[in-house]
Amino acid sequence: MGMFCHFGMNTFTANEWGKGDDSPEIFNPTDFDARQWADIAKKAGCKYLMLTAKHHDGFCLWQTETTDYSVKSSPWRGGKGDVVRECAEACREYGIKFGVYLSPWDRHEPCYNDPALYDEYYSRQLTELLTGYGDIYEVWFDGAGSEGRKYDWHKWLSIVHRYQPNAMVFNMGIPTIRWVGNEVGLAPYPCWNTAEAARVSMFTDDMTTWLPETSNWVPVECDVPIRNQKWFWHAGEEDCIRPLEELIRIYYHSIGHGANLLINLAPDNTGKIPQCDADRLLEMTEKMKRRFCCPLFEGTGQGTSVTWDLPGETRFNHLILMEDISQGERVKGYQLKALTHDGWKTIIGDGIAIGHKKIDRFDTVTATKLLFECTACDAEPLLRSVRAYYVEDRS
Ligand code: FUL
Repeated sequence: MGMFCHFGMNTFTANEWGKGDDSPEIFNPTDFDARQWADIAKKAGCKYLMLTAKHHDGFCLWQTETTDYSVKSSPWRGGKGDVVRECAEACREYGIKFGVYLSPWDRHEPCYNDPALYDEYYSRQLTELLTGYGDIYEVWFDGAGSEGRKYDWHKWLSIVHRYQPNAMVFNMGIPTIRWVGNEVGLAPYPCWNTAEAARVSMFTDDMTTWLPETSNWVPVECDVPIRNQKWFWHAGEEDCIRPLEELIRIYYHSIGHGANLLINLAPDNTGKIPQCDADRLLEMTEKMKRRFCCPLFEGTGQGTSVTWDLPGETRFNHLILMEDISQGERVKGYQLKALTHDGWKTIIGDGIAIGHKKIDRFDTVTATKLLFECTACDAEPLLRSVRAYYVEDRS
């Protein structure tokens, strides 16, 4: 799980997509505190934080040499502030990874209409971000607004590979991680780790054209804003914060289907994440931590048919299965059975993928043994972990 932070010019206007003509004068958070963002991410158990270093309006949150349309021209910290730097430092301090979103679509930059010039312009921005701020864990290439546009992905990816060879690359060029294809946080099932293409953006059904060097191992990331359809903070929209039950549903349908969940909490115009958004996220993550902290049974397994002895009569209604994906995603079909007083009972009859993680929920059973039967696979199943839980409150 990671935390997305959409912050920028739109935080100070009513826009989700600024046109690139808002004055830098209005960018002036009064109490900017990236450590507060990192602290929330850490408490929620997020392993990484992604920042919109530049959104579609072209306004840059770092001290770039490429344009004046940046924090340098704003009154914030006398034009000396650098959101990217403070964020990178806060993440380091809190022990979480840091990633950057750099919108290819740029509604401010005049050279955007000249593809060769813009490819070069964007290359310089990417180079600044990937050389000036320490380790970058993920580079987020958003397809929105770029439908049909051709960029020099070879050039851009060579920059990523040169300066941040370990960075995850989101959805474009030579991606290592792909978009789920929606912004509601729900991954389909099965959600295979391998794919040859993914959807480009919300505004087209076109699929990405990845460069031939792309590996077909491209796991899914589910990005979703905690405020329904709002990536940026806007005053008076607290009622858009998704209810706890919806966040739990998202958890089961993203993480529970083996995907990464990247949940957006937008800092407000003071430069802090509103307490109500943070509280809702922590309500969800605390609940899931309590739910899955203490398995009643934990095992591993290898082979197409594996039986485990449970610790006596065990009452459970959740199983979390994990494959050893360092050896690939091998299982293509499975069943789970439990030995009850009445004999073997099928608790999952139609399992398909497991991959990194599959959370299965079913009616409570009391059993002394658990049986995994693989019904289809590419190679011998390697189960890195099998854990059983009883969850009282299943809402
Ligand atoms: C979309 C953008 O248009 C939204 O503003 C947001 O940045 C989201 C993560 O991606 O495609």
